[in-house]
Amino acid sequence: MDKVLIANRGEIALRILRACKELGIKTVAVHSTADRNLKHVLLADESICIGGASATESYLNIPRIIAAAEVTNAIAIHPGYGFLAENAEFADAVEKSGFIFIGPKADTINLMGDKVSAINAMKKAGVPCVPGSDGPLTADEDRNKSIAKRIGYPIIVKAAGGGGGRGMRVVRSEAELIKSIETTKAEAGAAFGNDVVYMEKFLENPRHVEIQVLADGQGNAIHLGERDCSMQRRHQKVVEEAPAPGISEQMRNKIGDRCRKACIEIGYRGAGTFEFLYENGEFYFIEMNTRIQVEHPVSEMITGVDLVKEQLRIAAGQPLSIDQSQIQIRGHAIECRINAEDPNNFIPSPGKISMFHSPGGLGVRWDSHIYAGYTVPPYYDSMIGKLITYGESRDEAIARMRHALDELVVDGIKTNVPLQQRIMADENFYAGGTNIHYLEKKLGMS
Ligand code: MV4
Repeated sequence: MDKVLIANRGEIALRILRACKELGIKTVAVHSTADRNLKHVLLADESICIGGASATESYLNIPRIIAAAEVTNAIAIHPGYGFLAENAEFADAVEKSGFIFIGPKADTINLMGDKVSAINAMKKAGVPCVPGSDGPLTADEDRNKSIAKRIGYPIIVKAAGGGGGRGMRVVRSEAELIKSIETTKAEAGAAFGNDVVYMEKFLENPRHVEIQVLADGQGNAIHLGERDCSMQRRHQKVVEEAPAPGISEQMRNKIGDRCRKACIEIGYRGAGTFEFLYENGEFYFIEMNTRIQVEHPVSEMITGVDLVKEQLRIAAGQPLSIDQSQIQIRGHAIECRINAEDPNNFIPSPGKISMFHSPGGLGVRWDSHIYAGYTVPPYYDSMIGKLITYGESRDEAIARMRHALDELVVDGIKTNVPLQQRIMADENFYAGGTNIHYLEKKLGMS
């Protein structure tokens, strides 16, 4: 695989470029008219402008991206995260045009994109799921009432085409059930063009714990332990860490092995994440992500595995370079997402960075494309970097994060660094194991 086209922007495009350089792979950067000065564009072997500033015209423009791969003779396309990363039509178009899609097969993306089929596949493969309707709800009101009664209130109605927090409704009593199903169904049809809905037991105070996997599509799969991503606001993760506080090695190996085996059973290929809700010592599968995730560095830090390099090797048809017995979890890693936003009201704060100093030192990693003089455009996600610290212990990782946040200087725009400093000083975060509602409660939102 001698040339890879990077179909993304920002820090993940730079992360992919770095992995390609290490493997001696040539790189093609594609960018919008607003992104000519992105760091990875300046460092890539070749670059092509594929369209206007809005994502629809550029990073979501399938024909333009494929045309760019054609004119540059790229072999493979890395989609990163967001944009087209979990778009089965894109994966299909890439392969039908004769390129390698760095990710799973389009059929796998479709399987996981439909939450009902994803849950069915996982249940069959022995992955523990939330007690639920085991399939779509029908128009039979008595049937729906009896399913809810069996599960026990509160229940949650979710759209099969949803995910990531879109298209769901909590129902606390039978009196609201029928109307809630109807409303969720109508909203789902309008939002996703798919009005299939299903039902699950609603877990009141879970943590969000996810398992990272790698599979080669040749019968080999490994897990790289878990990440705790419970510190979130409006379904946007703010802090992630690995391992998850309070998860024993025995629990990790048990759930990790289920995920590993499920990958083999469904013929999974590439990097993937099994999302679980974790409550009262039990894991409940909710969704699978078929992409490299923003928070992948914390898993890299505690395992020493370069996940993006593994993605590239797998796409080149090589079997996994490591087996499960070679994976050792060591130490602790924390990631703080750094966003160009007002730390008090979360309003995006694009603009020119007048001064920049990156933090450093042992156990400090700064994954970011920004530099002094760079202008953060207003058209895309406001994340401008990820600060990751590693320590032999969680305490050491937190101490390093506190000092690294103090060292980081991004002037000219507002950032959420003050919010991250508050979180790193929070006694409940320090104790570990806060649930998915903690940050919004701390911020006085609910
Ligand atoms: C749930 C749940 C409680 N019980 N499912 C939200 C995002 C989507 N991935 C699934 N989500 C949830 N599903 C059951 N059965 C609570 C949430 C949820 C949530 C999950 C993970 C991270 C943050 C969250 C914030 C609010 C609700």
